[in-house]
Amino acid sequence: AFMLYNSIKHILPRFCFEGKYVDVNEQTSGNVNNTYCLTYDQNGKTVYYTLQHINSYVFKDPHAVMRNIERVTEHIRSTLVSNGIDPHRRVLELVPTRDGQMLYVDPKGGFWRAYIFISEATPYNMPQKPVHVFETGRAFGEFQKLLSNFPAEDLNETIPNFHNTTRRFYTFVASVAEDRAGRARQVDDEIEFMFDHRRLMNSIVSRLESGELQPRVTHNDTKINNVLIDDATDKAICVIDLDTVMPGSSLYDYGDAIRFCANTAAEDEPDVSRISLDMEKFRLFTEGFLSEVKGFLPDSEVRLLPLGALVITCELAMRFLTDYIDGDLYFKVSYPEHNLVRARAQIALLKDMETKYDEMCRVVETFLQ
Ligand code: GN1
Ligand code: MG
Repeated sequence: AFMLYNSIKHILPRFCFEGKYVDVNEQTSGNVNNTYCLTYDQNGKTVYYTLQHINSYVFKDPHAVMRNIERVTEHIRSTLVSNGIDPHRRVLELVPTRDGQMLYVDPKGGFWRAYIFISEATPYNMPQKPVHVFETGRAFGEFQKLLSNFPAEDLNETIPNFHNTTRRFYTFVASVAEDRAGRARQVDDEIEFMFDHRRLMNSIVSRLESGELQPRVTHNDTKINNVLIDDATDKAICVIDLDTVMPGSSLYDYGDAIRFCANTAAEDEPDVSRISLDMEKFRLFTEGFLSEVKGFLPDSEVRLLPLGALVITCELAMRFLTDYIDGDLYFKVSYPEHNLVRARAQIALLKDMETKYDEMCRVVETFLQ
């Protein structure tokens, strides 16, 4: 931890951390920001903070990101309080800088922010028990419910067109044409797969454009490790990673979580024969999610949720493939083929989802009775 400490020690005095610094660990599961867990000693009591270096290649305006997070956490906190729920450990809490800001900009122009770490709770990469899957579904459904009366026009679009899959297709085509890392020729099959799925990629965007689907304030990055599960009760207590909260579609939030947590393997599993959609996890997540959203999402929208899983899996396949072709500019990678492995894993998952699509729709239908 010594080298790690040296890389952040000039940042620590900038924030209102209380007590004496003890230790730092890097948290490596995110693909975008750099995250550190800090341990402090407050007169014998151990407290933890999360310190993050925001990736400003991905988030062009970190101030806009922080304004969103302040507004959204404030809204959730006051809604919980008026529902008679103690907001402690139930919503992220920012730690301000010594001069009262939510961001510290270092001399090199790096952007830093901090949260109070919620301890005795775990962000699982893989659900360990069935109840974790149900609870994750419930948590993301509840998150949408808590924001269903939030004024969308107050939010900045932190990444413009983030889930505009149609536009992402054109970006992908441009990357293939430019082929700046000289990798496009190795991925002909994957490129062809994307072209074959062009219609699927338009299917949510076109419904939003025609008004068949309503835009809503959504999380937009609903990986299961963005939900904290309480260690003592196995209940979901807090949704984290609020960088991409902005107007979007309920279909993507539902779908992205299915893509991640109902996969029998990891998002970057190299052995595609191990990848499939686990229908029991699919059912559990859906049950949890619908238990929260049934009151405000119309049945017509609920029936389209499985489509969200297909579209977002296709979108992620294309985003990973685009980044591979670009030479790994966006996602953090652990080895040179990492983005290609991720893209192939998403393609394998999508192929399996396509064979199970009717069954997915039937499961959703059983919860509408
Ligand atoms: C990124 O950093 P992380 O893991 O929370 C990405 C998501 C992807 C995800 C894939 C802002 O999220 O959109 O679904 O990786 N976040 C951003 O693992 O692009
Ligand atoms: Mg995350």
